[in-house]
Amino acid sequence: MGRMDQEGQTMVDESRIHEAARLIGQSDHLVILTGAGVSRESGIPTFREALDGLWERYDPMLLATPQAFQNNPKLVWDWYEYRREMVRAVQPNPGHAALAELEDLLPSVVVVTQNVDDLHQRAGSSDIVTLHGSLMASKCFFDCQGQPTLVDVAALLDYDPDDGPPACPHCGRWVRPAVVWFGEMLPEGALSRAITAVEVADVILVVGTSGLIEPAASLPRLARQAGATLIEVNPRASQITPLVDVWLAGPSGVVLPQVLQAIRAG
Ligand code: BV8
Repeated sequence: MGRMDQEGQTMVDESRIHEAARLIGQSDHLVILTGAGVSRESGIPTFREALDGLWERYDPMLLATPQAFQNNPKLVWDWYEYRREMVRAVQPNPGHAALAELEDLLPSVVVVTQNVDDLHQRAGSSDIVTLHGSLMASKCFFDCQGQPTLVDVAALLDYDPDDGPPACPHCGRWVRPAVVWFGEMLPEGALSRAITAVEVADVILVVGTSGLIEPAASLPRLARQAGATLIEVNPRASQITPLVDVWLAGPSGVVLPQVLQAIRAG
């Protein structure tokens, strides 16, 4: 068990930090797989917490579906507007920054994220595969001009935010968030890019995911089968923990800067 820091956080043993730094520091192809936990220290509640966090009235699993949107477009649209405002109001945390800085130290770094916020982008990571789309983008519900038919809502002059989802400027039907809902296929290009990346990777760094959502949760297994070394950063055990070589059981905003510092110290 690690020492406790002044906030009472369990500190991760130095030996594990240095073991992770050694493995990551010598990687030829690092893939970083992130989930909602990497944004937690920016102030964005995770899905697990959402059930009793800021979204206590809404179960993300029930609202993040095409059926929920068709049943109540304004409720779902307003929930996403609420989440967009939350993301706009926060900043990337030291965990996002450390992941971006790894690109200066290693030959190849790819971030494969389940998150729909734009915090990895704002932190400066340059090679990002977004498996579940983007909270900050909107599209025609029917992709009437082709997949995806993106719509710049800010440019819709006659749009009143109190009216729920805007009308598509092309076909007049609903505009929706450009995210992947439960029951929807992931964007073909993103999933195949992620699979290729984990098959080539020699080290996978899994940060802040419960490992419950498919097909993202299968990527660490795929990497393991291909012979990669797995490292996890998560204060709690996840579905991925049994697979990993090194588990850093602490918050990513604290642990990742420690790993980065250990790599720099070489
Ligand atoms: C698909 C965008 C093919 C939307 C998201 C039955 C019917 C239909 C589908 C299914 C079914 N059974 C299974 C499925 C597949 C389904 C699925 O996985 N369901 C689950 C419930 C089992 N998947 C799909 O539907 C996918 N599509 O499979 O298509 C298909 C089609 C039809 C039928 C069958 C198959 C689409 C999945 C994408 C859904 N969209 N997001 C939105 O955001 O509104 S997923 C959403 O939830 C997030 O994007 C995120 O990816 C996910 C939550 O997972 P995590 O990121 O892991 O977050 P979580 O809160 O769970 O965990 C946080 C972790 O952080 C914890 O471990 C915690 O300990 C840790 N943590 C906390 N603090 C910190 C920390 N870590 C580090 N530092 C800290 N400080």
